[in-house]
Amino acid sequence: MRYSVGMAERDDRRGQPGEAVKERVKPKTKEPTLYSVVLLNDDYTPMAFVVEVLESIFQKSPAEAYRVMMQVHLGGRGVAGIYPWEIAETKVDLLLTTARQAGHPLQATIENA
Ligand code: TYC
Repeated sequence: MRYSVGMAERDDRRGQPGEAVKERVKPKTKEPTLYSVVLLNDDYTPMAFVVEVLESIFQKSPAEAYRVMMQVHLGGRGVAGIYPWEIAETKVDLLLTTARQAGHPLQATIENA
């Protein structure tokens, strides 16, 4: 008597004698190096503009944007966000372009996180 069988009989290519089994030693993906986008204080950029860009470019909540802005205002610098290099660079480009278009001297740097 022969019973019908599924995939196992038709497609069992595993475990043939002499077949090498490659085990992954290292994980295939690695975490990207992260960088901080740091906002710098100045005497001219309006507080409301800094809060706006923290919300629109760095996805901060209104409360968090206000907190970071005040940290920069009082302490001279503050972290707007932490990203892989290309994202940090793109956000700084957009930040500086937006600030210059609005006539503000706002500055930012990228540092190792
Ligand atoms: N110091 C500015 C003012 O008094 C406000 C300000 C905050 C400017 C943060 C830049 O990154 C900055 N209007």
